[in-house]
Amino acid sequence: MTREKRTLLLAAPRGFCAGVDRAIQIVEKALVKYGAPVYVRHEIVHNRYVVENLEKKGAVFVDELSDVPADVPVIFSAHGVAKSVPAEAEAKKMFFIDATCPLVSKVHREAERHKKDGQEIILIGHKGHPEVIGTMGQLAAGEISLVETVADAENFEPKNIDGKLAYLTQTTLSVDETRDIVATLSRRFPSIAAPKKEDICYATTNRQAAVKELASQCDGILVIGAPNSSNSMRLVEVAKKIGCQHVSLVQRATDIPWDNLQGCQTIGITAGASAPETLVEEVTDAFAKRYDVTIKEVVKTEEHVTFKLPRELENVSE
Ligand code: 2E4
Ligand code: SF4
Repeated sequence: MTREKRTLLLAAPRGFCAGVDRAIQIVEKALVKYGAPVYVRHEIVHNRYVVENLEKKGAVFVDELSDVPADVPVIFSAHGVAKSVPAEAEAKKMFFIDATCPLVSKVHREAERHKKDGQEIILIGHKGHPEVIGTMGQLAAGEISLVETVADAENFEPKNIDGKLAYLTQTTLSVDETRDIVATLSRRFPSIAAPKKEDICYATTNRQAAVKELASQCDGILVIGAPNSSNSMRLVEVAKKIGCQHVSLVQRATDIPWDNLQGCQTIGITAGASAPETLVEEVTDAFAKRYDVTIKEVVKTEEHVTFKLPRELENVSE
């Protein structure tokens, strides 16, 4: 029996970024150096498969420091934490390692610098996301105002009408939507200070550019990632905006919406920054079981970014 043909186009870059790779390595190496259990505050990255694999190796994921027993190491997730978190850990004499992505830490330092320079700060981001909680928590409550939409930017009222203003952003926002929000703020406050180098990180920018390139060539797009993963959800939105007919977020192959993809000959596949390549393979294997597949990679950019590990884990081999 001849099988129907399907073409799978894999976006490049896709999947793990340097910050995620570093954060997972921190947990793995901490398990080797200190032994299980190692506690992790919040999902180290927003991916169940990654979290469950680390749990099998002895990591324990908790929501708050108060859930961590005495005398075990605790790691802070890649998304960053408010200043109150390391402060609480120090007060309790806990041993902690910070797996915050260096590009999130950079935004934290910008917040402090603006405060020192007497600038009123706007953070463009999504309310309730751990990175936003962490960035806003670099300064005292009420110091940073959150702007989520163009409408928020239109309605924002500075506390001090003659004061200096600056904005920061979450690292995983939609490049296009953020441009519109920034344009609104700049129109209303022409002297607003922008980040020296944009806060939306290289990995977010590159994955959105790559999925745009795919979307114009595909009838359907699958984004591998979790619903609580900001950068993955932005990939879904970007693909939909380009006008791709069927765009779905799938956590694993079991989520593939076969019925919706029935009429799609060319299917694009990408993965959020927290989704491992194993899950991309799981998805392409599931297609290969049903169809006669041709797989091609569509390379938009190459990435060569790596981040150093914290000093205490540098020489630990897994
Ligand atoms: C830290 C910063 O922020 P998001 O929800 O996209 O996190 P996720 O864990 O999905 O991706 C890794 C990450 C971590 C991205 N930016
Ligand atoms: Fe860091 Fe960007 Fe990856 Fe987030 S998506 S962990 S900011 S490199």
